[in-house]
Amino acid sequence: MGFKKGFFWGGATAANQYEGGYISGGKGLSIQDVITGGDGRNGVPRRMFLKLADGTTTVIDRRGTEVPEGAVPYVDENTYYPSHVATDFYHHFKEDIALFAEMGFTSFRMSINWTRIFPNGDDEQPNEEGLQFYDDVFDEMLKYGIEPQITIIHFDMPLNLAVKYGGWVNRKVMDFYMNYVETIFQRYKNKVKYWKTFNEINFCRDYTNLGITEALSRPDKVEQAVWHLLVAAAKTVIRGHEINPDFMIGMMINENEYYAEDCNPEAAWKRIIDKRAREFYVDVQCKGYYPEWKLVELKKKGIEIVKEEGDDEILAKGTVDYIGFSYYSTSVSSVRKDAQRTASNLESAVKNPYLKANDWGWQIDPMGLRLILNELWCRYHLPLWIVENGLGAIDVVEEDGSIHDPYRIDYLREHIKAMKAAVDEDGVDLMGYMPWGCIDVVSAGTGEMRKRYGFIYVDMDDDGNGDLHRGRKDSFYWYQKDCKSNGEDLD
Ligand code: BGP
Repeated sequence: MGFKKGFFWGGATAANQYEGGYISGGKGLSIQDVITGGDGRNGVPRRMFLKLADGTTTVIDRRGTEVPEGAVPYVDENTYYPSHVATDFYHHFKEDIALFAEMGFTSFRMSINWTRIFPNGDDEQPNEEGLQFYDDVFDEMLKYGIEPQITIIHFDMPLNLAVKYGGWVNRKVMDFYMNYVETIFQRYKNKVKYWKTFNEINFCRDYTNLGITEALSRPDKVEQAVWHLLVAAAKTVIRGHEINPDFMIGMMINENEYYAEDCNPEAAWKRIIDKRAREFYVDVQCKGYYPEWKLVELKKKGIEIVKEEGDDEILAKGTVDYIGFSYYSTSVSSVRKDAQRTASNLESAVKNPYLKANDWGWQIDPMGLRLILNELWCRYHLPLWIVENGLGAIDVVEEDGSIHDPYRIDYLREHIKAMKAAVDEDGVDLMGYMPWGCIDVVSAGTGEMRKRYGFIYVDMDDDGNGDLHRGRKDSFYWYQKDCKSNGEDLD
């Protein structure tokens, strides 16, 4: 059997981690442009410089500390910001797309930078230069028969919308977002068929993604903003289908299997609770309503969502065409307070003694992918698309420029085998596989460059040094065989 004809093989990236050109071509500042790099393995966090309401300035840990009310993030002249150049897709897109074609990609996932289209988010007119840039990019992909797969928002929002309007807690931001969506749908309706709304929507609960201050101390603000995101996602699906009925519009979640630590019934229950943090978003976007447990939770916390008339109907009508998800590692549901923890994707996990981990502590678990595929398929019966997966690792460039990365090949081979089993033996409907950072990009979690996922190497280090030249790693040739044999040749 194997993968179906037309199965998409490709790779995934995001504008804020790949594109660069942060103020080129009329682009405005995104929140990502005011976040510094960090050092994940040595615990140095990514930071933000802030001007406070009383006129003083401060620097905060992007994730551990909340942005206080009235604070304005700014670019510190003496500090390096990885999104500003990133790995410079902006100036290298033709070369990069040619390399993707050489590997045999049939699809490529990228995001549009909202601030390249609307530099301040609330502009009356879009920025033509920004629109033209993506036209050129999509034309280049289509030239090689590569199907664009577009994430509308990937951990991104215009800084101005956070500072001036308070971010997604303010309903006006939804209107600005819909204006952006309308603009890109109309412009690219004949070039792009596959869309996704919010990247890893389950992680969109902080200042970076929602633009809301006091995100840690004000769960009511967060829940209101999340409501706006979910209504906006549903409106996107509805409007997209009106503009072009052929559009396939999906959601995007970070998936992470949880194992009950043992047969203690309390651990089994803890697993249900742990899984809800993700299931909530999939339920709403696939079924069209908030699950009962969530309504109970909000009530208990005394949080009342402010809705507008018609919102519930929008949620019910705007359910998605497919489920896109990222998958990197798994965790354990434990009721022990002293359970040993390790790092994971934008959160921490409980250690699993059966699994090995990468240099950043993320546990490697191909079987977890088969479990997730089965769970999602059986629960929702919607086509699935793995839109991120991969191994972040340190690569060594040999004197002759070659890069030997058997660790990456092993990781990908085992995960492809697991998804093959899910398709062949379990009957899961899978649309495609898009390994993360198919070309080296900045790490989202740590802001590092040395945490690399790519088949294609980019000469750039953690401090912004490098000439940005591209190189083929061993995994490039391995993945090329995989793409061209539709997943049959995995040697
Ligand atoms: C996901 C994000 C990506 C990506 C990936 C790897 O959470 O959607 O943007 O970066 O994880 O994470 P990291 O870059 O932290 O290694």
